[in-house]
Amino acid sequence: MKPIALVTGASSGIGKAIAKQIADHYHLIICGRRTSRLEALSKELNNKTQTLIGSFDVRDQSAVSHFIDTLPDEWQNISILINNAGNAHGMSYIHEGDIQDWDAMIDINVKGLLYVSRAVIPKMIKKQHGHIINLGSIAGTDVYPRGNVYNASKFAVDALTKGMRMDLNTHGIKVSEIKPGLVKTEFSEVRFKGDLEKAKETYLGYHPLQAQDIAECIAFMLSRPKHVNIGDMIVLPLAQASSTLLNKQQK
Ligand code: 8X3
Repeated sequence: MKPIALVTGASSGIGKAIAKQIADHYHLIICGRRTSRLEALSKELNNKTQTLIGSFDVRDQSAVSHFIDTLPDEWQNISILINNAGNAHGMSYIHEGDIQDWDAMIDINVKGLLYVSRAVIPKMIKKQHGHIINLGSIAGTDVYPRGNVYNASKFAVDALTKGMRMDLNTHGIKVSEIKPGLVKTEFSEVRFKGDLEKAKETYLGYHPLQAQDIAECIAFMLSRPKHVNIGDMIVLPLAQASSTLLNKQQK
């Protein structure tokens, strides 16, 4: 029997790439809001592994806890939690920020991560075994202009990762964080609210990371021997030196 991994935000982008990357080694609980996309992914993985679809919004605490508390017996034993769900909404100066965007980023990136973790971690404690990987960002170590609330949400992920590692230290549970830089996914379409030109511009003039690049790093984290915990990993495209320094004339 393969161990069970739960991936949030699995319907697209990095989450979907993670599910595909680790499917040979884990049974997968793939979670997200867009059920039809999760169904398509489940079909795609059909010949590799068993999947269970978790159709909920991480912002909805009662939906999160209901889904995890009522998992079928054979899916209860979660070994791996990949807290991937998260997004940027808008990119405005602090005095012009949209309150709904702020709420969305804090509710999904911070509170959603907490809700899922709160429901899953007791199962790991029971077994004294598990591995949690939180998706942070370079935006969680380096603030940039008009990043404000998104930056704050990813700084929070960084703090929560460190806090989790301390609180779970005596329970045999690994806690890791990966901090990607610019990855070409639907991230910018969401950030710029469907403005495809702006989204496209974000990734022009250099070779951005692909979701697969991050998925491969996560697979590496997961495949280390029992005594090795990769606490933190910053992964940038070659053209990006920091949150604020990007070579858009990359040869
Ligand atoms: C995404 C990376 O640099 O767009 O978290 O904030 S960045």
